[in-house]
Amino acid sequence: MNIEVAKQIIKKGNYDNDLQNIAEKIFNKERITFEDGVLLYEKAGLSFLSSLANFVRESKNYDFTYYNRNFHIEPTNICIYKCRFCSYSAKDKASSWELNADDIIAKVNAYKEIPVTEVHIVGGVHPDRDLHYYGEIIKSIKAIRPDIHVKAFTAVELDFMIKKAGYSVEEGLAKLKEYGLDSIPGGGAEIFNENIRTQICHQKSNSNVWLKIHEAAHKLGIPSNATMLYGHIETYADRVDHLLKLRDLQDKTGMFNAFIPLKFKNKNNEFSEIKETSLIEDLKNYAICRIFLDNFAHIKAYWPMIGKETAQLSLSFGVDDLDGTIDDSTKIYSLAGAEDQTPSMNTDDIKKLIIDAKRIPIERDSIYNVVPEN
Ligand code: V47
Ligand code: SF4
Repeated sequence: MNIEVAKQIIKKGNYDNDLQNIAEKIFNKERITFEDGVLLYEKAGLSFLSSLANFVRESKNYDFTYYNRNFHIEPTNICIYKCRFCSYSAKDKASSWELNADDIIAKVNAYKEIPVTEVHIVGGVHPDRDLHYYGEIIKSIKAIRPDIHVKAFTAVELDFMIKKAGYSVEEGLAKLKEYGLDSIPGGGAEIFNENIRTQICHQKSNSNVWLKIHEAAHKLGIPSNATMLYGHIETYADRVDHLLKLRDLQDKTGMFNAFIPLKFKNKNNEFSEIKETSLIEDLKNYAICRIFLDNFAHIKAYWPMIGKETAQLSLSFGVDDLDGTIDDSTKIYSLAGAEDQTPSMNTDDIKKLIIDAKRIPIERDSIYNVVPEN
């Protein structure tokens, strides 16, 4: 969007002085403060936020909307933790399962003739599996598909498997890199405020550990993503605090690829009584994240979670990435009540979805290089 057009829209809106001041900062490419962030959540309406977020989105990414070709592997639902928002981990022995190394390799082999560029591996924190166990699996995947990018294990899984092998964070990540780990997904971040964290996932790795693992990975040349689980018991101030910590770390390392807001889904978990956020709240949240995280190149909407239509709408609220053309290979969200219960989109579907929203689809690899059309 042309800056003059965006300014005109904001001017005509006759917004109050506080909001006008924030808009000025954004048009001047100045950073907004924690207080500005909270004010946006509390006061700003949808049209104001969409104009500003769209301005930032188009300044960084034009009309381009990225997607990649990936598939997911979830190694196990056995988990030592009991996060109260989680619908995925096994509640008892009878419902628990684990893929062994052969099962995982068979899944990768099933994609032999398919031009996927990434495998995304996340699951529960299994008490008996260490870094070497998963490292060998990564090594086998690379042996049969050296071209594939392995994005694997949340900081929470990494924290456990590295400690179990008796390594420091730096040693463990270096070892996993040797095995073939290419990048780290953004999960496990939830909300960094420790008071909230204690109430939603009290035993698991705390916010300092999450941030420390991502910082150490970045220093070793392993890029990563970041997420925020929103819409449960957190306040707006908690969300902005979370974004601020990520923005600070990105200032230091510059190695976060993308930020992914994750809307809390309330099926089959201990927080089922919490009402899910509305579409308006979700779009506002995408926009504020886009505006606040001025040093993140990409904001991703995870379409299997929010559904295809909301994903299309999000492209006018700061989002420039729709993640992958996954087939039905993830259970984490369908169990939590995701909009799309059998998520599946091929390249043509995802391109059409983007074109219908009047944006330009670009296939990317995991580190945002453009994949040439074949
Ligand atoms: O950390 C768990 C979230 C995350 C629920 O890096 C829930 O490209 C909503 O890491 N409602 C794991 N969310 C997923 C993850 C991810 C997803 C998409 C893209 C990327 C990426 C990473 O899933 C967990 C947690 O925050 N989660 N339960 C729930 N009921
Ligand atoms: Fe385990 Fe992850 Fe579920 Fe927490 S969110 S219980 S760490 S699988």
